[in-house]
Amino acid sequence: MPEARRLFFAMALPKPLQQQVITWRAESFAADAGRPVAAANLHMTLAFLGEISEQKASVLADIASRIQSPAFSMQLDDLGHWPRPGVVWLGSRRAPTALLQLASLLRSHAARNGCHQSTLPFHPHISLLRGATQPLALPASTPQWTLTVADFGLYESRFHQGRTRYQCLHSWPLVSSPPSPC
Ligand code: 2AM
Repeated sequence: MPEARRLFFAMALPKPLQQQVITWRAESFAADAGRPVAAANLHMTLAFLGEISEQKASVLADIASRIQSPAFSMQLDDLGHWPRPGVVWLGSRRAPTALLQLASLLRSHAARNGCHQSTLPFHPHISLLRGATQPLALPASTPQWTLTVADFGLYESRFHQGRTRYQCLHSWPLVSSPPSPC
């Protein structure tokens, strides 16, 4: 039987932003606050699919390839700590409607194809630290980066030699708005 793979739909961070985030993170959190997520692994999950078969992955990739959803920008102006899963995250105080609609569409297709979806409300975030289960002081603010999102992808999570790596298997463009006539 072919192996199931652990897959999710997500948006990547551009490389320059990855570097800015890890530099700021190193300055802003104590070394023992948690395990820093590797720069190349910084991402925002849209829909988690779990361990799924090749066949199901191919059905979901085909659906994703037909999505016509607008590109968008968002302010990364929010920070939080979830002590139970031990995650410190970066997010947005006002998630754009285009992001929420894209995630909702992907999550409903995932659910219809048998991928269990969390009953917790979708809270878009970029995990910065893991294993952060102890109380910690969050910085008062973020550098207010703007994340411009022009595509999204299907990613595989692999755990190998003690490290998690995320690999983009396919990506699809979001639709850019036409230039304004005036
Ligand atoms: P996290 O960053 O909040 O841990 C790959 O594992 C991605 O899928 C991560 O972004 C992770 O979110 C998310 N993820 C992992 N397990 C999940 C689950 N059971 N439900 C929702 N998202 C999950």
